[in-house]
Amino acid sequence: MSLTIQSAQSIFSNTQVPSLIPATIALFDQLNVDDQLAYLWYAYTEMGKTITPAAPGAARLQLAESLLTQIKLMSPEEQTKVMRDLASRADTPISRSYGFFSVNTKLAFWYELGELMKQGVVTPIPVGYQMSPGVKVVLEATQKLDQGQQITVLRNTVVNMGFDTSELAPSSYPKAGVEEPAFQRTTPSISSVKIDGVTEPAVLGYIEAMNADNFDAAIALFTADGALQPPFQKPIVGTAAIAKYMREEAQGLNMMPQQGICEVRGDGSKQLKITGVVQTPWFGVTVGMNIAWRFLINPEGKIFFVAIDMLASPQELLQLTRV
Ligand code: 45D
Repeated sequence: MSLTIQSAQSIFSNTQVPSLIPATIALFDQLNVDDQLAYLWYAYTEMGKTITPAAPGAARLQLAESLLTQIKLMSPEEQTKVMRDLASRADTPISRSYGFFSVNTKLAFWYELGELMKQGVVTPIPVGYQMSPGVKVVLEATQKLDQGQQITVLRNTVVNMGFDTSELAPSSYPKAGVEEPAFQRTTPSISSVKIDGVTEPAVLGYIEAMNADNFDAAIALFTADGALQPPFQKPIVGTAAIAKYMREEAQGLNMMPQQGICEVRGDGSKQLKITGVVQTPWFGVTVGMNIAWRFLINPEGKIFFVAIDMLASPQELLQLTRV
């Protein structure tokens, strides 16, 4: 019997608990554009009292520089219009360029705008803005999340901004084929991996390779038709697509799996669920995200499928009951 991605997606499905992250983003999506911008400003400055992202490196900022320079030279009204266009995904030249940015370049762009707002060079909130009650509702929902969930909400709202370029031919700006700049690791990568209850070589090898940003080694552990499903996303299928994704979005992560279970299936394949903590290079050791990996390993020991899920609460780190 051959494995299918659809059936792989449902392994350990009984341990899935609805996450507050999409619920919070759904509330955010209902706000009007000015309220969305105000929400992000308040949420980000409030969060900044306890955690702040690391400054993006010069190479990453350079990818966003042309847009940032244009915005700096604008009047406050024009700056507000650019931000409204981004938040409403309008089809404008700036919103299109932004739409072609990688996730980390989008974050770097907003990081720098945030700095410029603090310096008073860019206007944070539209002149004469009046907050609607909905903003308070979303801010209160955000306060109930843990820090890992809060930064995921911010990340996902930023990723969704800009004109949707997925149906367009690749842009010439930023230059096609430009390498994603590397994240500098501030702590030595974790090299020897031990997971309570798990000895599966493909899984241990995966974590070890990812912690060293050795994506070629990680990819070599997958079947050619294998898939990786990031949190709240559809599976990314095939080793070429997974490799591209990893180079863009999985750099500099610290993966600290803690415990797991492994079940052998009738056809000799294995399903594993592992829980643990992941740190993003944006926040380093200050924010831990509680996550689960659900692996389906084929009878030859290759990864056919891995899903990464954000856990709803730390209690779920211990929810490893058998199906
Ligand atoms: O609009 O095994 C202002 C995979 C004002 C790979 C602002 C993974 C207005 C495989 C405040 C300026 C990657 C899937 C905006 C594992 C305004 C694998 C700015 C998982 C927008 C484990 C806002 C990895 C700003 C995970 C600057 C789970 C916001 C990684 C900045 C998760 C927000 C990483 C930042 C996360 C958020 C990173 C920097 C959640 C970063 C979040």
